[in-house]
Amino acid sequence: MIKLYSMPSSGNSYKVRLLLAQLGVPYQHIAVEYDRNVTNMMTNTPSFRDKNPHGKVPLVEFQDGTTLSESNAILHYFAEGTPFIPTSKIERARAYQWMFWEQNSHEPYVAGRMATFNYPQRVDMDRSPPRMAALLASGNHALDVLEVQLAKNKATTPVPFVCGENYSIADICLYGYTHAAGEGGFDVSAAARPHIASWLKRVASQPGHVTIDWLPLN
Ligand SMILES: N[C@@H](CCC(=O)N[C@@H](CS)C(=O)NCC(=O)O)C(=O)O
Repeated sequence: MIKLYSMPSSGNSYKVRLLLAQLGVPYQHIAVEYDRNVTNMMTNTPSFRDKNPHGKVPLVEFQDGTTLSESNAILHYFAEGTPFIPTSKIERARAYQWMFWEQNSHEPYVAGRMATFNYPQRVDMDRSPPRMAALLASGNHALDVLEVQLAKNKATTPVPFVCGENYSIADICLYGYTHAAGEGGFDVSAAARPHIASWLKRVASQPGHVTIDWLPLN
């Protein structure tokens, strides 16, 4: 059986758990969570580093021992040949576009600020006022970009998703941290960002949706 090393509290790991749940793919879940002594993490052990030299989860280990890391690459792998990835070349490239953007311009700020509140044991994190303000400004900018994209799509389709009218891995990818952005001090309420707020509800009502705290029974 496939093994998934994932962090229950992490949006990057949640993306993969969400897609696998929606696809009905069985797997063994191996939880890797920040504990009080973050230097003791499984991700720092030689056997884990052998599987992923970057020392991060999510990580998939296939039955033959090969591994795949990076949440968005994992989404692409499992989505191939399913309705979760667009079939036309341009639409598929747009899914890549939004998923690269998520890692470059959204996750570092939105997830980065959430992490400063959610992991007090991470004493290595810079929580100085200038950095917190910079994370807030850049995260708000990213959320504004997403709001504009969803508003633009609304002009062409009544129930817009990130890449147009179809729910795809680009939505799963961006949902990972956006749905909980409030934990980082960002406002994704209907009053502040109405297109994001209605998209979040739409994503959460997709068949087979699971919440971040859902884990498979091993
Ligand atoms: N770009 C990577 C980021 C992975 C990442 O930062 N994972 C964090 C949790 S969100 C992690 O493994 N932290 C444990 C550690 O650094 O030891 C992805 O999308 O998978």
